[in-house]
Amino acid sequence: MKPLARPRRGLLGIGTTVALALGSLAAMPAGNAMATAAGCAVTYTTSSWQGGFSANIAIKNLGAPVNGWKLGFSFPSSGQKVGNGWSAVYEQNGTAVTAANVGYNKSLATGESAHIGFIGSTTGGNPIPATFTLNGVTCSDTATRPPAPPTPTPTPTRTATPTPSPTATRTATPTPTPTRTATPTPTPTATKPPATGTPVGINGKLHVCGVHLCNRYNRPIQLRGMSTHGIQWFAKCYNDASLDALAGDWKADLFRISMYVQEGGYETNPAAFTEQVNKYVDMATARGLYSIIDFHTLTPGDPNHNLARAKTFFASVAARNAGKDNVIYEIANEPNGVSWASIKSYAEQVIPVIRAADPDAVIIVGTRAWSSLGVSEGSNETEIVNNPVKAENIMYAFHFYAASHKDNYRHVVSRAAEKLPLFVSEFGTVTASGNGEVDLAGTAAWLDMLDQLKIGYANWTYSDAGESSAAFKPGTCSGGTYAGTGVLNQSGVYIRDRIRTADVFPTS
Ligand code: IDC
Repeated sequence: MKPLARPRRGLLGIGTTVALALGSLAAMPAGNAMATAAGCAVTYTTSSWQGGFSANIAIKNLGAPVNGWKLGFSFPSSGQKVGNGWSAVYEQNGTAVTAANVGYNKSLATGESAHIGFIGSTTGGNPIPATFTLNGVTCSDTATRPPAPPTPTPTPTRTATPTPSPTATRTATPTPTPTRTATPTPTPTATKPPATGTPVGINGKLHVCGVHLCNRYNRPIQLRGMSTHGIQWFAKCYNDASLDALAGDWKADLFRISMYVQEGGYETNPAAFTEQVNKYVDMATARGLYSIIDFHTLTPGDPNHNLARAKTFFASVAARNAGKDNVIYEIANEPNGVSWASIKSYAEQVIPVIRAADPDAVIIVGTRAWSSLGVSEGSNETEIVNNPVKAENIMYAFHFYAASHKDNYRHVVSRAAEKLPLFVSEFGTVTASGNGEVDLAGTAAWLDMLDQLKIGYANWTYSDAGESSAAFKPGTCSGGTYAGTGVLNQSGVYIRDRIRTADVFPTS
C-alpha cells in the first residue's frame, strides 16, 4: 500500500498550525443549541501542513450506554479527504464522513470516551466540521477545549555556524555521590558544549512536565532518532562517519544505545560493555544528540533476573555521565511474562541507584509485555495508572512493530498518553520479529499519531543487519558511507525522511 504523503512540518506558517491545533468545539448550528438530546461531546483537534492535516477526535458519550456507535460529521470543504485512520472504520461520501467503532471501543458507558483520529488530505485549507452526531443524535453538549499547546518558535537550523551557546558553558563538574555497589566510581567526564543549533544545544537538559518531555524552556518537545542494534554484534556500525550521518544527514535528535544484557552482551564482560556504552554516549554528545542508555533486557523477561547487574551498571554510567545534559536512562528494555508489580519493584530499586549519582536525569521504565503497556498480555495502561512507579521525572516505554501492532494498540496509546508520560524508545516498521513485511502505511499512522501527541521515538535499527528492520543495506557498515539514500533499505529510506523533517523546538 502506498503511504500517504508525509506531513511536512513547518511548511505552513507556524501561526496557522497553532491556531488550528487549538481545536474546535462541536459547535451547534445557531438557534439549535441545547435543543436536542444531550448525547455526546466531541473535541476535534487538528493541525495542518501543505496539502494535509491530522485530526484527533475525542468522543464522549453523555447519553445511555451504547454497544456500537457511529460518529457522523461533514467536512466544510469537498477538497478534504480522510486518509489513514486509527481506532475507527471511516467512510466518506462527498463531504459526509462516518467513523464507526471497532471491536475494542464498541461499548461506551455513560461518560466514557473513545479516542480516534485520522490523517487527511486537503486541496483547500483545513476548515473544521461544524456539527457531529453520535448514532444519529446531534452532539449538543459543548466539548471541552483541549489545553492550548505552547506556541512553537521556529527552530534555528543546524547548519548555523557553531557559536558557543551561553547555556552550554557549564563548567561545574559534579562530584558523584558514592554508589551502593563495590564498583569503582568513575570520574564524570567533562561536558563539551554542544554546537548551537543542535538538539541538545537548543533544548538543554530535559525533564518530564505533566505527560510530556520538556526542554529548558519548560516546553514539550518530541525527540526523533534511531536505535542501535545489539552493540555486541554491530559495533562496526557505530563510528564517526555513521554518527555524522545520523546528526547531519538524518538530522536526528536521538541515538539509543542498545546494550543487550544476555545473548553475549553485558553479562559476559561488564567492564568492556560499560566502556563501549560510554564511548557511544560521547559520540552523541559531541554532535549535540541526546542518547538513551538502554539496558536491553529481553530474555529472560523478568528484569529482576538482572537486578544486581542493573545496579552495578547504572551506578557506573550514571556517575560517569551525570555532568551531561543529553543522557536518558532506560532501565529495562522489554519485560515480558512478568507482572507489573514485579517490574515496578525492579524500577523502584534501580531508579534510586541512578538518582544517587545523577539526580535529575530522565529515566524510562519498560512496561509489561514487551513494553506494550501490557496490551500484548491482555492488560492495558490502567495497571500503571493505578499503581505508578514511585519516582519523579520518569517516563514509561511503549514499543510497537507496525506490521504486527495495529489499531487496538494505537487506541491504548492515545488514551494512555493523557495520563502517563510515554516514550517510544523502540519501534519497527516491520513485524515484531524484526523482519518480514515493511508496513509503511501502518508506520505512517503510528508516527503521525506520535507527532500529534509529541511522543518521542527511536527506530530499530541503525544497522546493516540482514533483516528488513535495518535501515542500511547489508554490508554498509563494512564501507565508509552512511549518508544519503543509496545505502538504505526500504525502511531506512522512509524513516530517514520522517526524521529529517524540521524539528519544532520552542526556544522561549
Ligand atoms: C531482534 C533483532 C534480531 C535478534 C533478536 C534477538 O532484530 O536480529 O536476533 O532481537 O536478540 C524487540 C526487541 C529487540 C528485537 C526486536 C525485533 O527489543 O531486541 O531485536 N524486537 O524482534 N522487541 C520487539 C521486537
